[in-house]
Amino acid sequence: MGKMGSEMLIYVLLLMAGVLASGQSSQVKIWPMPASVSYGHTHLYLTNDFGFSSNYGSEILKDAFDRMLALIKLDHVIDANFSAFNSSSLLQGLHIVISSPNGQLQYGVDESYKLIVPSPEKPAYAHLEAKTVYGALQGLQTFSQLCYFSVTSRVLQIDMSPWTIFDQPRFSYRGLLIDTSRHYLPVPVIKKVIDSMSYAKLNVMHWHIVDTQSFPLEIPSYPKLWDGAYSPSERYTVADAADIVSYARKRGINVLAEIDVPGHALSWGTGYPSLWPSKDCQQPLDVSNEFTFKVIDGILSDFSKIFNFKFVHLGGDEVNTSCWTTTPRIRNWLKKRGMNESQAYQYFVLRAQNIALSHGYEIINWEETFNDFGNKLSRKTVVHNWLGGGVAQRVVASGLRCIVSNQDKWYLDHLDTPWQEFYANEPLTNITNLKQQKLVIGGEVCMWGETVDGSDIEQTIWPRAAAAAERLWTPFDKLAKNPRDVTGRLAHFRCLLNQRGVAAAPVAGLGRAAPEG
Ligand code: CP6
Repeated sequence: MGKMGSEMLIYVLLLMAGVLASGQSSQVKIWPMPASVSYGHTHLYLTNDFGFSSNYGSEILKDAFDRMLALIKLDHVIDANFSAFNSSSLLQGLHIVISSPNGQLQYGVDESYKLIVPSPEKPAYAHLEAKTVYGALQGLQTFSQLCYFSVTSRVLQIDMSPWTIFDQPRFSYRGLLIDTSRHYLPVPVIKKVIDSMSYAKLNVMHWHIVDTQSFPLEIPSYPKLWDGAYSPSERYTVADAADIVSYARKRGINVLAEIDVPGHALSWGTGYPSLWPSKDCQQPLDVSNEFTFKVIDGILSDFSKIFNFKFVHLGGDEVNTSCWTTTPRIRNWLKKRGMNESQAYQYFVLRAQNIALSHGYEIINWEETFNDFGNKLSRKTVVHNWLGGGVAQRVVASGLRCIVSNQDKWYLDHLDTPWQEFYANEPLTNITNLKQQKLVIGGEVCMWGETVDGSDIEQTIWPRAAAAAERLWTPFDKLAKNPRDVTGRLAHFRCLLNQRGVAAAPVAGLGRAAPEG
């Protein structure tokens, strides 16, 4: 073998070693794990004027870059003597190329990106390419996780360069539910939840705004609805809600608004008692009263001016119809129409769906609606699983779309569900047909509010929501078969959340200990 030949052989061996190294994730600290990662062994240092340039001027991109830099710096004083560094190991900035920049944030927006951090060269720029600004935001999150403040170099540092990362989400819908009816959550708390979601690449904040306990949101069409708030200060104005939507959009996160009808709506009657079947039987909403549907129409009309996500959530779960049959006025109405109470439940849900459609929304409903009359639901319905029993399989077999939130695995208010179970919950369980798999648009972890408020919501959500976030982002074949194998990397991400001011609980804390094996 000649000199060239042996050099080639060594090169090929090195390349194979690199491929093997990229396959095992023990050194890669990124969470959630990208679709494809390769790396080297060089240290780079960010210059003090590390900046970005782009082919596309965008306020969202500029703000995101500035936030990203602040997240890396974490208020450390950068007092390195830059002249002592080899200039070839200095990274001067990040160049961002957006190839189809006109996309708005919406369900299904392209979130793919390619991130290249070079080996030492001069001038040294990292490159981020994405189809949309929202892909670039995901790339910036990844870039932020490659950088850290090193106390030895006293400067922002990247290890294991060169990096080449191709990435895109496995599922388009990666949600977290928050509940502002059981406990009011101040606007800054909600914004902090949104910030933390962006670090884990979650992209839908499902806002369960109102329920039985309180009605905190201003509805201009029916201004007495928020009389059902806990107190005058525990309320959101329309401007607050619009501000939250805009704050989320700048971080690549859609806000899914929910009104849960007809079952979880008792608080609506504080301002409008005629929505109750009677003074002492107060839910579900009165199905026999035209005013009920007028109010729903008013709410969804007001929603359509604030919440521009293409879906609205209409609830529909846990409906106990006994007030309908025990209230004489409603019983007579049912009798006149020849309806039993389960037909009235169906009539209510379908009428609410039509109102939502008339305001341009597609619909998400909890799974009971599918279980009871799935073949009657609008074809624009996404069925939201929460009970056990594998409804997803039946939903997609019927041609409807599905979101997975099974309560035994993805309910954050179940404090005894450990992160390992959040990690292991596979949305495509028992769904093998490719067309049907595509109808599972994603999943959502649920932080119901009965037992948490602004004082402990962060440590109840994190780190367990991060385990689900990787399940929803990372390609199936890159996920750990045994959650144990990602413990160190998750612990690292959890520390990162702490450094960024998010009160994530210790990885070994919330939830019972992992079963060994
Ligand atoms: N509120 C509403 C809830 C729940 C649901 N809907 C819920 C039910 C059971 C558990 C946790 C939460 N608190 N509106 C069900 C979708 Cl265990």
